[in-house]
Amino acid sequence: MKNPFNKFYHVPNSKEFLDIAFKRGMKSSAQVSQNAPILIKAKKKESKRIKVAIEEIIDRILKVIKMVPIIDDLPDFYRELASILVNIDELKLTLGKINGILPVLRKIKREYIKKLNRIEAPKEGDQLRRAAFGRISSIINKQNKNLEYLNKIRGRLREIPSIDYTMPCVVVAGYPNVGKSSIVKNISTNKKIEVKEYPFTTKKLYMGHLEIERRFDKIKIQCLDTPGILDRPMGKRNNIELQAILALRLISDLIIFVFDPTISSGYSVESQIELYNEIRYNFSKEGQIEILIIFNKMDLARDSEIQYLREKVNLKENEYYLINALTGENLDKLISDLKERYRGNE
Ligand SMILES: Nc1nc2c(ncn2[C@@H]2O[C@H](COP(=O)(O)OP(=O)(O)OP(=O)(O)O)[C@@H](O)[C@H]2O)c(=O)[nH]1
Ligand SMILES: [Mg+2]
Repeated sequence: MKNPFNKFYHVPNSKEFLDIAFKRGMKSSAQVSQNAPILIKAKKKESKRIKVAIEEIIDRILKVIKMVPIIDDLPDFYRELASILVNIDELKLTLGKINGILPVLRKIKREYIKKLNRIEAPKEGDQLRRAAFGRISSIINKQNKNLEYLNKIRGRLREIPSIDYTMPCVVVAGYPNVGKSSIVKNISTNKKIEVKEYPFTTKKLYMGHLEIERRFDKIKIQCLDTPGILDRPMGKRNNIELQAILALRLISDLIIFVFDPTISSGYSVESQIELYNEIRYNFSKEGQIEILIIFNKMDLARDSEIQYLREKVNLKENEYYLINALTGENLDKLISDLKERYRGNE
């Protein structure tokens, strides 16, 4: 399913709203016969201007409201991720407030068209239209904060990756700075993934794809890069870590857990093992979801470090991949195992 927020386009601020609406209003021309008295012409002209301006604003506001999907109706993953990224109550409240000005605008339209019908001199028409535009401006300007808020959160929501629920999804997880992004970048088509020498480089979920050629078709395995997670109580985890937890909980078909056996990530092996155990107990769905284990940074790791980790996690020789994510050394084995796993019954 495509990210449900991908149609959440730019939200104009109050000035943009008003500029467009008033411009449209002023450009509109009422259908009046050339020979009609000036007073009638003025009435019709100004009524039309007000009508067009207000309807333009109402239309655009409705469009903004419709761009935002109904959060409660979304699949669990998108709904929960949205609620990590933004305050959903605030979002609903904001949409409600913006929606609330629609009846007010409709009332102004009726009110001023009625007043225009009763004018006795053409210049009163001009004054009434100015007064109506003034009221509209003050109503829309009061919404500027809300419009800007929508535009701000839109950026975060649009960055949610699209998940294809019909294709397998491999979630790559582990401590910060252990090389998760380097691995996903190396094995997938997503070359935009950022790799840096400091922890918490990855602050949100990034999807990469690994293409598998089968006899008659091609399939794409989804490979999700996640932010690093620290070994600490769930309640203490921040919104960056919680995105990784959410992916493990809701969309993983297979987990790749990445260890850094060296001290170069800045985190102890013991903490990494604690996290591994937590993930194993909580997210492997009683063994239904397998965990592949990677020992990364083989170029830096000493034999003693590798042996230590192996013993602590209780792994046999063929139960982990010892790789170098930067050069791709030994990654071909992981890739071919993944392909094997998903090639299935062709
Ligand atoms: N020497 C060596 N460095 C590596 C290897 N894999 C990753 N690195 C380095 O380790 C650092 C962290 O790599 P990332 O791929 O950003 O690690 P990450 O786990 O995604 O980190 P966060 O996004 O912060 O959680 C970078 O400086 C990488 O260049 C490796 O196999 N060998
Ligand atoms: Mg990363």
